[in-house]
Amino acid sequence: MKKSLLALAALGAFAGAAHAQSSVTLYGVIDAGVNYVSSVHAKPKAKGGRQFSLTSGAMQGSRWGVRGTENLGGGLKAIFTLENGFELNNGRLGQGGSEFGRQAFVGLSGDFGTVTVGRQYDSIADFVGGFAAGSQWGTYAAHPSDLDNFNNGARINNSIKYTSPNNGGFTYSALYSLGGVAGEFQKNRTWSVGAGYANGPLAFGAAYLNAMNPNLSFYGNTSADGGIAKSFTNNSVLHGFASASTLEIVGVGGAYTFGPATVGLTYSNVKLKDLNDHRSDAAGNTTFTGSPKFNNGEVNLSYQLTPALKVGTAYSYTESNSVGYSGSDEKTSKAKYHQVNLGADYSLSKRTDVYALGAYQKVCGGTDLVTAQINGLEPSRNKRQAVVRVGLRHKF
Ligand SMILES: *[C@@H]1O[C@H](CO)[C@@H](O)[C@H](O)[C@H]1NC(C)=O
Ligand SMILES: *[C@@H]1O[C@H](CO)[C@@H](O)[C@H](O)[C@H]1NC(C)=O
Ligand SMILES: *[C@@H]1O[C@H](CO)[C@@H](O)[C@H](O)[C@H]1NC(C)=O
Ligand SMILES: *[C@@H]1O[C@H](CO)[C@@H](O)[C@H](O)[C@H]1NC(C)=O
Ligand SMILES: *[C@@H]1O[C@H](CO)[C@@H](O)[C@H](O)[C@H]1NC(C)=O
Ligand SMILES: *[C@@H]1O[C@H](CO)[C@@H](O)[C@H](O)[C@H]1NC(C)=O
Ligand SMILES: CC(=O)N[C@H]1CO[C@H](CO)[C@@H](O)[C@@H]1O
Repeated sequence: MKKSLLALAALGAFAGAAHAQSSVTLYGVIDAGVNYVSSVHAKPKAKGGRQFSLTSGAMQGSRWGVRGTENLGGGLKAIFTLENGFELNNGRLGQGGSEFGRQAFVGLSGDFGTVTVGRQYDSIADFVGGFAAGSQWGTYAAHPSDLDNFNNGARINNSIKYTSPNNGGFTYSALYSLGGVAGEFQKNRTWSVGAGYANGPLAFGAAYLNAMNPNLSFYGNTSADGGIAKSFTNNSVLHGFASASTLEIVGVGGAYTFGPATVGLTYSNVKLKDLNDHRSDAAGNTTFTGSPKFNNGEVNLSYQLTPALKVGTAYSYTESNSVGYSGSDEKTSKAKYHQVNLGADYSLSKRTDVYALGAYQKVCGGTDLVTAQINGLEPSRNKRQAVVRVGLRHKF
């Protein structure tokens, strides 16, 4: 009796001490570099459409954030993350101007797993995106227009997420977004589920996402996010698909590490269902109907040459089915995208590195309006586009 009372007292004292254990961490990434792009639509034809520019955040989006935990005792913790995205060159907010546009969530974590609420990444980003070249080499290595969200381009507002504990390398999670419209439960609703396994040299994952009214719920109503709504010269890949009633993404991926080399493989299938967009303008009548689908496959290889130098390459292939597009030049817009990425990353210290990136994309098929467009860049004048970038990244 005395013993257990003592034990209880000790436990109480421990719990009290644990209560005090809380931490808040400030962190961030600053990424700046110089780009050469072979062809962009907006540039004069006379100069071949070439562009030199200074841009922020290609390898990793520039950001700062605070992350905290508070030990509540009994294995229970309160956690939060607030993460801001910004453009280094002009100080502007990223993600369409939201203060914490990258991530903002609070939750509880314990033996049962983790439950968080806020603006968060979906299951595709959590379980599959990490196997694609974009996770290592950034936005230009992502699939065309990041259509499968492997590069985390879209975040989910108003979402509740459950993530299971890690059980022998296996984890799963589910996310549900309420859409944020009172009394309109279905509109803007987004949900996703995913699972993954990582143990030793082998890792793999699979996930599914379903978003209603994706133009608003997934791509967002901002000039930066709403690009799919505008024109072929804003988004050559997804233009015309804003009227889709539902977006569905299936993604699977895996990686295997042997010695200094890692090989990754990913596959995605993206469907934008039931387009219903009829326009009439000076150029004539244009109609987008049907349910466009995209299949994408990627293989990537990275190699740690020396402790400070990592190099990598990746190839991705994307194929769209024939989209019910009819306009002044009536053709189907069935297109195939081939893309090759190269990267080299040299660490000057644990926190600072210099890097070089290259990407080349070629589009076969599609109407004349469907031009090449490496993710994160403006569309090309034609069916080819190349980018070369040299950059500096600092993490804190
Ligand atoms: C959907 O989301 C957008 C952007 O977040 C919002 O403006 C809109 O009111 C929401 N509701 C509906 C019904 O579209
Ligand atoms: C999320 O909410 C922000 C702030 O209201 C809004 O600008 C953005 O468009 C929303 N994003 C999506 C995908 O709904
Ligand atoms: C989208 O944004 C525009 C301009 O900011 C605004 O006029 C419009 O009402 C918004 N639409 C929705 C559905 O939120
Ligand atoms: C979209 O394209 C139009 C020209 O078609 C251009 O004026 C505008 O700046 C572009 N917007 C963005 C966000 O790129
Ligand atoms: C998609 O969203 C954009 C930006 O809010 C809006 O201008 C456009 O009308 C929407 N398109 C459709 C087809 O809903
Ligand atoms: C567009 O369609 C309308 C009927 O829907 C028709 O009256 C008009 O002539 C068409 N315009 C062109 C340029 O084809
Ligand atoms: C070259 C390249 O991007 N390699 C990536 C392939 O995928 C793995 C993850 O599975 C990354 O770690 C590599 O960087």
